[in-house]
Amino acid sequence: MKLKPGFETEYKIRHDQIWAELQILLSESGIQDYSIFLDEETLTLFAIQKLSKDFDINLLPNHPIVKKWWSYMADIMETNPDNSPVTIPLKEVFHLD
Ligand code: RM4
Repeated sequence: MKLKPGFETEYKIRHDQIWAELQILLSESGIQDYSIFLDEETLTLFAIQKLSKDFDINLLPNHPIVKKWWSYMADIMETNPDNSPVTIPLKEVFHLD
């Protein structure tokens, strides 16, 4: 994902204050471990998630709480016309269990 310039602090503040309803939804949807890292040079955001076996990738993007969150975040992130964050799937090139 990509942050707009000048919003690094705001991004962190908003996530420190993540809505309880979103937090519950994410964990109940099967996201077991979720971190987001910022490359401060390029303003690229790297999200890493551990997902349960039955995680349904199509569920969250259509959920009203996620849509509300995405529109809340749209002023400080690069987004698609539907306010979803622009994302680029990354290729795993190394993993150690
Ligand atoms: C990110 C982005 C993701 C959301 C997390 C909580 O900025 O909006 O879609 O899952 O926040």
